[in-house]
Amino acid sequence: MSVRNKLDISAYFVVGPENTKGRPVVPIIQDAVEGGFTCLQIRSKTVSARELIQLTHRASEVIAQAGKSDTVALLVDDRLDVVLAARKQGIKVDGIHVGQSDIPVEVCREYLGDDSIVGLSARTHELFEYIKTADVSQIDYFGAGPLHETKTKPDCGLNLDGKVITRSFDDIAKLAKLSPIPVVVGGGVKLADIPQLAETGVDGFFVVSAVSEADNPKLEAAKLVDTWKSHTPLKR
Ligand code: TZP
Ligand code: MG
Repeated sequence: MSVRNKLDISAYFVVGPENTKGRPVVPIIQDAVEGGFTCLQIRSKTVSARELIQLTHRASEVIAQAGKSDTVALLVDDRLDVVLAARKQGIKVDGIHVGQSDIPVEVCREYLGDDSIVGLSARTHELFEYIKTADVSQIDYFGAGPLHETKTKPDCGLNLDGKVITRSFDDIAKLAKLSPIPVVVGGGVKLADIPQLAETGVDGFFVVSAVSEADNPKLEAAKLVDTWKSHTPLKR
């Protein structure tokens, strides 16, 4: 069954083997799912296609074992080939997340079909104008950020002049209003940011290190999710 029509990007965990301080990644994925994360993106710039397929398989099993295959979306960053190969092997992958320099969203949509989720990172340059005017006919949500500069992806928010632009809570509130589709914000997001981020009206937050590098990822995941929920009473 497709998760596309009930996509929930409110608590969105992005992770790969390079983000876990050397710890196995699958138990941390399990912690995030059990902690209440609603969307999971497998993202690695270092492992092979085979390893990515295997990790996607394990993540789909974690979601299935939690009884959440119909509610928690499983996406892969960038790798249309990996999504297609995983599906060919019978693995339930719900879609893809791509950036501005990756495979075009029209191509992703054509290969993955109407039941799939296609997410797109918004542009940094002239972000507000872009969010307002971009063709969103093929995509389900925008990713935007960063809230703070982040070691996890140092080029997030890199502007044409080579400087990183971070976004204020006011900027994010404006984005939430301007965007015709849901927006998820991340980049440097920690627990202390969640109340104000939730109050901007944006549809969700995404994190890597706040969970993947936590001493107790499950506890941290639950705190992030619970704090988000308690500050978004109208959306619950
Ligand atoms: N895309 C934009 S910023 C980012 C990604 C994958 C990394 C965010 O990582 P962290 O550790 O939550 O700052
Ligand atoms: Mg990318």
